[in-house]
Amino acid sequence: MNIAILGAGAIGQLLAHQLAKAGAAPTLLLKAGKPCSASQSFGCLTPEGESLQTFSQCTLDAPASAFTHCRLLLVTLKAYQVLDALQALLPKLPLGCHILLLHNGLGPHSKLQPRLDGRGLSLGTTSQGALRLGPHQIRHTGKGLTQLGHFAGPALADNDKALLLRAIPGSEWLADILPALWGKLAVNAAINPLTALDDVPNGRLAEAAYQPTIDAIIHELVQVAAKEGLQLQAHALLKRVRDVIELTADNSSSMRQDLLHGRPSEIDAINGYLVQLAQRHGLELPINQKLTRQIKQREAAL
Ligand code: KPL
Repeated sequence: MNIAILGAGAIGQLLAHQLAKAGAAPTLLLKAGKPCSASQSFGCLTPEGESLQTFSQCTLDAPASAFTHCRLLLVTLKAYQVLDALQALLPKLPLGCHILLLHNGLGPHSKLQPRLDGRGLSLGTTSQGALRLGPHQIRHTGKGLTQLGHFAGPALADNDKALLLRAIPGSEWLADILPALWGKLAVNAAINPLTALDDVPNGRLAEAAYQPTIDAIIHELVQVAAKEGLQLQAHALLKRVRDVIELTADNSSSMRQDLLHGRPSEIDAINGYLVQLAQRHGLELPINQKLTRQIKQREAAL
């Protein structure tokens, strides 16, 4: 195992297919105790047809010896699963293993940083679309930008950086990843809770009635970002939110889907993350607080 992917959902499988096409042999890491064969065929449907790849599989409770050669770990879990899963895995990962987190929202990165023991940490965000059709089959539903960048500890080795950029179409490596992650956070903070609470597709947020709330979400985000030392422009973020609403008009946001399927949402890493940061700075974010509370009420009622 040289490259492992923790989180075999739609995006994890998509990245596995893309890495395999670029010549790598990623291993999929599954939940502890999950029965799995050592290798498994996975399908990826695209408009051009289905491509089949065989990936090695292994569970999180495999002995440390299984991870001896792991030099890159891509984490494609939901934000709220990241810390628990890595807590179990970190003691088994070589100190030279670089970790790349790819999830909606922010927050796990700063809690993970003090536990890295000198390992490198990169962060990323992807707008590629993928849908899980079954345990071993996905549909690649949309092309999109993938932004990656260094966050802490030793830098990712040049050959692995080059591999990721070659493997993932539309990917770029940024010298400063945090502004890009805040840009995506703005999109998720505006679109996800509103579509989940009103049970509407993303496109409905183009209606005039939603604009004051979207405006307020983004202005509050800009305020807290400034306290964190990031100067973001509200008008640019609002334009980006409007563009995503238009481009993904028929999509059902991930938070809407989470609630519809009775799963926990990523609210703590999105609007809840903003509220938590704001509290540290003595700021009030009334709209983000209200949305966080409402989504948590929905989750509790599931
Ligand atoms: O990332 C998304 C999500 O649903 O989590 C957006 C961009 C809002 C697309 O639906």
